[in-house]
Amino acid sequence: MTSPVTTERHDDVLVIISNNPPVNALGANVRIGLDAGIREALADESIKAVVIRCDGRTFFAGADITEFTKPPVEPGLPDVVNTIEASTKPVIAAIHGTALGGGCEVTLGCHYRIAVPSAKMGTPEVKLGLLPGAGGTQRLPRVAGIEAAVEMCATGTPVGAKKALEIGLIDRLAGEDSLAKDAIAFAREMIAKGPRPSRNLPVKGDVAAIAAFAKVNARKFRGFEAPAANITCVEAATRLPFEEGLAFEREQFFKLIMGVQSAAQRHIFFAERQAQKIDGIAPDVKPRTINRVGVIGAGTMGGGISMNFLSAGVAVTIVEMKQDALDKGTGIMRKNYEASAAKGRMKPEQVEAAMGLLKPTLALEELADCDLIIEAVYENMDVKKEIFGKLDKICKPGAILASNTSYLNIDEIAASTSRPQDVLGMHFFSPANVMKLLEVVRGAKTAPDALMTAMGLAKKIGKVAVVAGVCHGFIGNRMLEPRQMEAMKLLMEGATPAQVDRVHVEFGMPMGPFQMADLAGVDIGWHRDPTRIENIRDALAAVGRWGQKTGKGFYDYDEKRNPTPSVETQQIIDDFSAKAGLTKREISDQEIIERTLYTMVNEGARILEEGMAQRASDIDVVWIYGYGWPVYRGGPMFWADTEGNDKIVAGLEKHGFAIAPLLKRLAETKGRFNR
Ligand code: 3H9
Repeated sequence: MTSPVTTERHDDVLVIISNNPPVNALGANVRIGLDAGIREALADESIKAVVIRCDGRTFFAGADITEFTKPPVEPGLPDVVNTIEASTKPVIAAIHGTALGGGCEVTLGCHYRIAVPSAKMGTPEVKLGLLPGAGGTQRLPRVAGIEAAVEMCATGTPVGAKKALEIGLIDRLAGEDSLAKDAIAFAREMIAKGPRPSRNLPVKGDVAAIAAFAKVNARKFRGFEAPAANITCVEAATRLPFEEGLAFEREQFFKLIMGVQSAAQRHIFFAERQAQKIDGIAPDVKPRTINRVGVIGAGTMGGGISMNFLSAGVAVTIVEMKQDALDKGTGIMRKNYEASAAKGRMKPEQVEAAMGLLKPTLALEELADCDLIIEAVYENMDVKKEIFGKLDKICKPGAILASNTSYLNIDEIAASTSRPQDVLGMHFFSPANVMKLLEVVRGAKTAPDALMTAMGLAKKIGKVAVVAGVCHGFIGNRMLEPRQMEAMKLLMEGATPAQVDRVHVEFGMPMGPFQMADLAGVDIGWHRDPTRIENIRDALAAVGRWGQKTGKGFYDYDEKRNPTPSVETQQIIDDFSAKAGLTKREISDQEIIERTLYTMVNEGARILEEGMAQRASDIDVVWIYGYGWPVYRGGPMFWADTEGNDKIVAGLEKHGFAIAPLLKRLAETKGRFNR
């Protein structure tokens, strides 16, 4: 097998070059090649310095994550980094693209670092439930200082080259297009200075920064194991001799890599990328060109959807029925952008550039030049059909007609046009300019290139898109339904809103079902007839308990929106319970899990079986990015696999639920949704 690593001699400098597409992951062959390259340099007396660089789009983006579940192959990355550091000839890392994880650790093994201005360096292992396991937690505090080290390791956020220069993580900036040449020149300069092993440097900075950082971020890290392990390792660097620190880091790394959380987070890393792949699309299918997007409806949803495109530099025509609604909608969009600018997330000129791409109008006919039109009006099939019928007459041939419906039948909507092949669903999640998830709904007649275009566009606007089939609520909302239903029944049987919510929050959700209802509005979907009271929600809505916006819902709220259990709500629940002839009983936390979360898995199994999701990992992606399912539990289907599907089935059967055949099969064969 040819090595992905080659060497090039430039008089007295040996350049070691890795070319391992797509991201130069440090797989076994690369590690063997790096090790051999250093040995070659040491064995040759005429070589005085070494440069390590990569071909292709990036410097090493880290260890090869696919190797983590395979038997180890020598030399391991920590050994390779040690070998580089031990070189008696100066070794220079020449960085472009992203030096991440093990890639960043390779640069720390090198004695000097030079990078192009666009390069980024980081230790994102924490996002995979890990820590830098090749000496990163011990070398970073010595090279870049404690403060930067703890921040980089525990958050995984990379730093740009300019910042890296400021904190001493790199020594010099190269020209954007002259890295190879500049690195060799830099290497020659460093010959006189000789090697500068990171392990010999004193740890820089104030140890107190570690505790301060941990305190400020405690909430953000709730439930996660890896951030604390990263923090502990950086702290160890401040008190242990280097070798002992390395041993401590190794021990912590192995603990994490054997754990469920890291397996879950690595699963999501690949799941997110897998979700972009569409089954049954021929390799020669090409996406359509999208220069202008039309959005119908300038309400919260339409405005949020439009902002995604404007921010990505795509022109948008937004249509409303009345001038005041149009002005209000576009005004809110501007205000949102200005708020981002005030927080330093955008420059004022970027606000103007985005708003400059927006064309507000009252005339549907103005959508004639749009390549994609997204309808975001309220959920009513007749209204949607009427709009799509009109679009069919107005829009140019080949334009994609999308609906942002959360529940309705895309095939029925498509049938109101003469071009069902151009119709699909693009279900954004609220707030649409913030939430990462997009369900792209594939109708029975949706053309492959239309689907591919929507998926590609999603990536362009920074969304994680998942293909869903046509069914009530698609993937996410369909699974939400049994959860919400059971949560309500649990109240009638004796649980309180606070108990159900606590169980969900302790599980790792950002909030429980009743906190969510209060935030979204208890009146959503209410028929607005105070005399018609069919369930607890109707009763709450009828007495003005609409949630946070009216200061009361399932909970009472103070002026700072702090919730407290409500006597009135409890009375309403008790009345309903009595009317239904139920005797209240003690409900265990485990029962809440079984009835609200196991039921979701059951529905997920049905969705898979019916082909409404392409794969189990797509369902996991939907729940992580659309509903805040804790990433360290890997999404509902991955979680079911780790719980054991036999346990899930037993839990469901206890409460008399019908079991989805796929779930039953997996339970019987000890199988998994995710392989
Ligand atoms: C580590 O380093 C541990 C060490 O500390 C300790 C060791 C002892 N391995 O994201 P993209 C694949 S842990 C294997 O679409 P982009 C990816 O799956 C690692 N494969 O590109 C995809 O495959 P496919 C720490 C990897 O341009 C393809 O490459 N490092 C790896 O949007 C393209 O990826 C990280 O966590 C990998 N390390 O973004 C960095 N990385 O085409 C992880 C990518 O089959 N990587 N692939 O779907 C990234 O963040 C992004 O890939 C990157 C490029 C920013 C580099």
